[in-house]
Amino acid sequence: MPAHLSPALVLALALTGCNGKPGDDTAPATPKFPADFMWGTAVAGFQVEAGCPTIAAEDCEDRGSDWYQWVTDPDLIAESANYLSGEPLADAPGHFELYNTDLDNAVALGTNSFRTSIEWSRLFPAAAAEQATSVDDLMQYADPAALAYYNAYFDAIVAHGLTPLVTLNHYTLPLWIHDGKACHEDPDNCTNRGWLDLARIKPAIALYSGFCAQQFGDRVDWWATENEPMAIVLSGYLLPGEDRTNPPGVSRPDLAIPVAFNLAEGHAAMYDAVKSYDTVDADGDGVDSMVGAVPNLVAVQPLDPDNETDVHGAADLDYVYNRVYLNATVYGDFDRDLDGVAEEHRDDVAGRMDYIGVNYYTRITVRGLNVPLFSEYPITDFYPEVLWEEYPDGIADVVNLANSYGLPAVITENGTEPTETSGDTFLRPHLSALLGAMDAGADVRGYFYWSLTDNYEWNHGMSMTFGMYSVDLTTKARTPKPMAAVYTDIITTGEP
Ligand code: IFM
Repeated sequence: MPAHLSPALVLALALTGCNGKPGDDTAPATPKFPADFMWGTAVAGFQVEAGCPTIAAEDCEDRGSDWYQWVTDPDLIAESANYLSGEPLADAPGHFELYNTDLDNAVALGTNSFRTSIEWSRLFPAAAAEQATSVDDLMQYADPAALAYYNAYFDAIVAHGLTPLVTLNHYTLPLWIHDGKACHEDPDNCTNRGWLDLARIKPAIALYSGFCAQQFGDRVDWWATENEPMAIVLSGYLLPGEDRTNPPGVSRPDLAIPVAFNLAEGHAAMYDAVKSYDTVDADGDGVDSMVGAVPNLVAVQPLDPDNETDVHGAADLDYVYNRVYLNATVYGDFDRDLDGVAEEHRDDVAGRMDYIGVNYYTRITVRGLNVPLFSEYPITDFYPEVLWEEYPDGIADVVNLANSYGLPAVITENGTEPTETSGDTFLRPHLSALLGAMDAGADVRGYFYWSLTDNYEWNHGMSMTFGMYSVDLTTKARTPKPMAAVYTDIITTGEP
């Protein structure tokens, strides 16, 4: 006993638990994820639906989207600069038919939530849908089989005890609003111009979103409007390349910047529509809907932290990549000339975000440039020296960035290509960093691993295998990879 403590004081300290011994309230407790944390896996319709084992391909595949055209059109595949694998969609996992198996597997992991998407073109395959004047009017154009499918699908998700988080637009657009091939060939004169034609896409995507909210809002409270707007901009309109090409796959800075702001306006219109039409509190928490967008945020660092040009370039990349879209959608501040200062404030866009869905994959290490990448935009004074690097600590940076907008974050995607044989080098470090951020005060409501199963990775086909479950391309059998047990352990213990 220290000489200056009387026996009575020692007894009092022991009884109040201030002695650093077991039972001590003030001893630092091991941080754990909260009991109500959303633990999930994520998929997207286009990437998993095709490849049904017994349902005919024409019913299983949604053939009405720009992405179906992008990955199957022989002319587009033949063009090497499109980096299209040409892999048949029949190789995809067949979730359209096998979703109950997949939901069983999601439950077996111990997850309580599931992120998936609705395919606009499956629900509304015909161009006539654009004639609709209201959400109620749109009903006549909905494909009855697709509507029945989505109703059964959301019933099944809920019956499995999983909270659905539903993305309304995970890249794909109906061909009747975006002909990616025609716009690839002639982006200035194509007729169905997708995100280039705000006057058409904004009302149409708002009605579609309102329709989904009206039809499925009794089972869905968590909605995501757009997935990775910057991927659409970069891989579709600015720098399509080996990593990713999105339709229309053109390099046109003059089109890319307007598309980024059209996406921001689209988000706001979708938000308003969901808020108006989802009037049911499906999970009984007193809130009918939580609506957010899903940017892919990156952790940005200067190549040399002591080099001013690199530091400046890193800040500018962070601004352009991470913040321009969020500034527009959260604050209504539009910086269309990308000079770092918003010249336009839009009340009709501002404030339409209940949470920020964060897809986190990488750190980007930036070399500063003295001459901008794109001469029209002096702020593009950066070169991503290291473009792709798994960097677990960066997950803390991106949730803090999201929180800096005054909004809660949900990790809507975070993933890797786990092997069949190795243990885990990904989940524990990322989730430790995430928990560390939360312990320090970050407001994060959930984590969705990308992806539940191997899936059709856009232009790469089935060659990139992000799934926690592998998929046999022929039998469609799912097999858990070693990482699955690690995820279950973390979910069960609450400790990474
Ligand atoms: O497969 C994609 C997903 O559709 C969007 N985020 C990144 C994933 C892995 O590349």
